Amino acid sequence: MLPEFPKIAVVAGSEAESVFRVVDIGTGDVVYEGRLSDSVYDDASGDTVRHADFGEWKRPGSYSVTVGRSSSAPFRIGNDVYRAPLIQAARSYTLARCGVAIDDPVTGLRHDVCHAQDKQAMLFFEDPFHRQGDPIDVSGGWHDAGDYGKYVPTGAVAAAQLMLAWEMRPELWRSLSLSLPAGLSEPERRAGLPDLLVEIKYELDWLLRMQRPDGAVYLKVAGGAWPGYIRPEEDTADRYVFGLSTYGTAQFAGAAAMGARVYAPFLPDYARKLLDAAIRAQRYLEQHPDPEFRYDEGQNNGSGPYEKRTDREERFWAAAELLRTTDDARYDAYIREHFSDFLEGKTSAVFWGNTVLLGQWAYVNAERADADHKASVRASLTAYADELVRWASANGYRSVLRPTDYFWGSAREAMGRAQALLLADAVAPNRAYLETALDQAHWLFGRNAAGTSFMTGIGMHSPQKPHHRLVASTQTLIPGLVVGGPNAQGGDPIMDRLLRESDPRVFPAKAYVDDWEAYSVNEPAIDYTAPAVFVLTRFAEDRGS
Ligand code: 9MR
Ligand code: ZN
Repeated sequence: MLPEFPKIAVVAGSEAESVFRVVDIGTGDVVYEGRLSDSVYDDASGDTVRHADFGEWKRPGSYSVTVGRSSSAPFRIGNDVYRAPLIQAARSYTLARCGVAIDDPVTGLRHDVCHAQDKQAMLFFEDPFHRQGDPIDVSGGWHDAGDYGKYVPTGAVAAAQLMLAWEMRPELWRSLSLSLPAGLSEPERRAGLPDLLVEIKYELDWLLRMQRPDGAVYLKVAGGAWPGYIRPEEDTADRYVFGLSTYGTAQFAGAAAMGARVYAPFLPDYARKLLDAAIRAQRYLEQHPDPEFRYDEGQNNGSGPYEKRTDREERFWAAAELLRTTDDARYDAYIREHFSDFLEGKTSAVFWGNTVLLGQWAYVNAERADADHKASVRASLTAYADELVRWASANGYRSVLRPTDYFWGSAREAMGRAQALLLADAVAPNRAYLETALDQAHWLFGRNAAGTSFMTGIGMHSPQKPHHRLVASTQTLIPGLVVGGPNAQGGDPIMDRLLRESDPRVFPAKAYVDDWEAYSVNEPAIDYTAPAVFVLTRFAEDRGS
């Protein structure tokens, strides 16, 4: 916990006791004693909980909270408590790299070059540029999740959220080493690129390969059937380039336009290449104003669908990011003509299926954007943040998730909402936004009704059996991966059965199991970890304000 922030333990049950104690783990001394709050019923978990508030206690050290004979997980108070999880989460991307051999001194992860066949992946359909089966080089990039597929929407959105983390605290990221394994990134590191940007570039390079000469962007790369729990280098089946979408093309444009700004001081030629790619994607979008989502029979047999047949949220982001990067007022006029609703309307957390907030953030930070519209975007960010603060205050675990928000990827949603709170705080500083964002990190790391951390390697209880082919096949539990989290809607055989057969019913906030096969709750993904990286970036090496 951070010394200068609230410290609240959540106590479920044990009505008999009214006092809690904070115990120094080293000495066994009781360093703080307080009264538990009144009970509140938490409708997402069915738990009756009380709070142990020891915010006054600020001295760095290792502690646990005790109530009667029961004792909490041990925890630390210190300014640097989020540094290690942040580094682990960031370097989980390095370990997700496709197309290279990995020999990681930190985790011991080792595998040979994987998916070399992606240099000649076959287009699954025919288009004006390629015949069906033509080879396309779509090597590199990150494996998306527990599968070995590579998807433009999650790739672009995850890369963008990591770039946001960079832009939020570049000085922090310049000082953090990711201990990148030798041999992976020498040229870039010699060029003075900070480790986080080295890592993001690996994904941007792949995204560039997914773009067609006319600016449109293919959807994904994967095999024709799901691979078993095999090592990545054993997954030698043919790989295909599937689908094409305007929503993904717009996300590509957004991420590339952002990259053009982020990389300009370090690699100007590369930045120009990204900008050119973003502008070509944007041109395609302007010439194709209706949503396109190409689907061919069989394209989802071995990979996630990531189907989205609307694209306005993504088009808005692309134009806003281009406005911010180029200062070309033409994009402002374009946004005001086509997307003025997003300059006024409500916002929501970023995820692969909605990037309005990325667009709004780019717009308020664009020098050439219209001042009145910026003010209204600022107002929608703070209105959303105010709503999130209310939801968290009404929840026993101070979670921003309401009972209906426990769907596939709830942990990503929680982190995305925390990210939204921090962006709101950046445009209109508000202590409640900051504290509620930090509450979500506590939730992620175990202060939740399921009683477990949803990030591998962090916390007393954390996922040991993530649905992850790389982890399972190498038997290396990669730390820093955010799993899907509680999901009351199911979507895999394990969870479906649990939800169907449990009596009494499983409450949404507890709809989670740590099981290899429970992929609707226990699969990590690059777009789940990315908003957590952003949130931890804000709180790593806290300066006490
Ligand atoms: O994160 C995705 C979630 O939003 C969807 O509801 C779900 C069902 O389509 O898919 C999730 O993404 C998975 C993808 O389909 C396949 N690779 C693993 C992804 C994480 O579980
Ligand atoms: Zn691979």
